[in-house]
Amino acid sequence: MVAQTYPHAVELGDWGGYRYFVSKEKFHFWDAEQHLQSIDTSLHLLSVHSFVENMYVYNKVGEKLGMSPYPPYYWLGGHDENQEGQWEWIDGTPWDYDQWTTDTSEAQYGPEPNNLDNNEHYLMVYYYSNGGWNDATNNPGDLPFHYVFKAKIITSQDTTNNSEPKINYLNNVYPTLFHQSRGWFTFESNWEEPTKIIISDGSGRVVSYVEIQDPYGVNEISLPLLSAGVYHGIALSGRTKFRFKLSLTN
Ligand code: 2F8
Ligand code: CA
Repeated sequence: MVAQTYPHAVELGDWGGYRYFVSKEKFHFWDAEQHLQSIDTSLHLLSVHSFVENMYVYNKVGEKLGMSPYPPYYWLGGHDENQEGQWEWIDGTPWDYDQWTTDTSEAQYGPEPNNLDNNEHYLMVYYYSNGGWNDATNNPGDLPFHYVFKAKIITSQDTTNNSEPKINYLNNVYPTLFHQSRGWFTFESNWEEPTKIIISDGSGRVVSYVEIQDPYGVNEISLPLLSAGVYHGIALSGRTKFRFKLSLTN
């Protein structure tokens, strides 16, 4: 199991090879997408493609966030902003499933999507108590909502020592990165000074930062949930610098 999390979000659980999350904070629709993108550009507001997936998320959000003081209204990544009635997912997946609330006894102005005042272009859930969807407004004065997203579960992570072995050898420094899996890697050195470990993604953005007070011997370091790809790490211990590479696959 991946022992990883996004600190800004509450974990909902794993389904279909993905880990689902709901944001702790609330946002307007496009601010929600922007917020998520600022954390990880591979992530988008959730698209939903089946009844089972929709009800899984709906039930989990209710369970995790509760009903007080309001039901846990949340955005999915659907909108018909570009053309009225043409719903699309921000993540680019096909619009192959919907679960609009069509029960007119539930929806006073139903069935959904009703595009009230020609101003409802954004998909939200929990307006109805059956997991059914509602199109809502996204005006500046509206209440903000939580948002849901998913991240592919990483099932294997390989570490490769690819740098400066001679320098490390001459200095009698032996940082070794062992093979590790699922959010952890093991780091071994004979360094006695506090060590900083910095891991960056391909665009140079820092995705993990740890400070180890006693690096001598074996240290286990946890990683945040990362998308597949190659990451670059630097271990800094006093004046010693060691570079390494993490190659993560889904
Ligand atoms: O009765 C359904 C209707 O209820 C509200 O409007 C009165 C919702 N408005 C918002 O959530 C902003 C409508 O979207 C919903 O269709
Ligand atoms: Ca509506």
